[in-house]
Amino acid sequence: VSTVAVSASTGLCQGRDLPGSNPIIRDTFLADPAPLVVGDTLYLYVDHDEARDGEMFNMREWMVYSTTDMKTWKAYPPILNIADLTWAKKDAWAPQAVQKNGKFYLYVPAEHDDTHPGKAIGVAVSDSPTGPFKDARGSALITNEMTPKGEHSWEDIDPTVLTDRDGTSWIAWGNRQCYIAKLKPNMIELDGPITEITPPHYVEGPWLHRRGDLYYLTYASMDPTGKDRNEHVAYATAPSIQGPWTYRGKLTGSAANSFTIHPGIAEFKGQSYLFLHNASLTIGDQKGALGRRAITVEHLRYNPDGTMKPVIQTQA
Ligand code: FUB
Repeated sequence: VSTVAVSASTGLCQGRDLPGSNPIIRDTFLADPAPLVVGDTLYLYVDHDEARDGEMFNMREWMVYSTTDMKTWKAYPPILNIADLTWAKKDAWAPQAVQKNGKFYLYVPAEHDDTHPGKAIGVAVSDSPTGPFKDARGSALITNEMTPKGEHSWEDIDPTVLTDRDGTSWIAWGNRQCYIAKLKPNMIELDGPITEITPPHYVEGPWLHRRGDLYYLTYASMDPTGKDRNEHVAYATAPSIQGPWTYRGKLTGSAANSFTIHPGIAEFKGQSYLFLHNASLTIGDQKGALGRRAITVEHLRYNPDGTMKPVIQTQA
């Protein structure tokens, strides 16, 4: 029998009936979880945090883990490295993989070389969800000068891709601004203009999903008063992928000690899950930090009107 604890003071819903405990993978620092369900397996795409003391981030490769029971996680060799992208210099940041055309497409942000300074988003392809992935274009899909505002050099990060029921795939992304564009059926070119859909208090880490006829844009957000500098997760909903988006408020509390937080949502074997990261893991003498994060997972529950019940990120 599963039990759900609801805090009287916050009304937040705690996922204590989960089979495993957080963080879910304890031998490697990982961040920015992006789940993908294929048949009876959930694949979790992540980036690999390797920051040494004094470094903010040190991320060179993307990894995948899989589970069939949400308890045990299988590791694989790294699926893509910065060195595999001829146009990229560094910063293997938040990925997402999707399945289409009988293939798997991995969308990744990275620091572009000096021909297009700033962060950019590329796409790699594989016949298998566990890779290895190969750069699908030999060039970035989205570069800093393509986005309308281009206010800072790390604007073009955190890709999320949703294939709608009519088969059209959309990519959204961005830091401080959230952009969206249609993808061509080949999944490796944009199809039409880039438009801005930035919801209130948006910071980064968008995740697009659809449930019934409602579209969700879930993202890392920050307290507009500036009192809390840690990110939390908030979301907006819309009746169409093209909006209008309605802000629905906070989904989680603020990241305890990782400053960043990053949502990834999946429906798996009849349950909905919200993947996040925090800095609660210690490995040997390496304590969790902004650049040494760990993946957590909680149940995600919906109200009858489609809004999502607030979630507490549980520990251990
Ligand atoms: O992991 C590097 C960056 O930190 C990601 O791109 C953001 O979403 C934040 O998690």
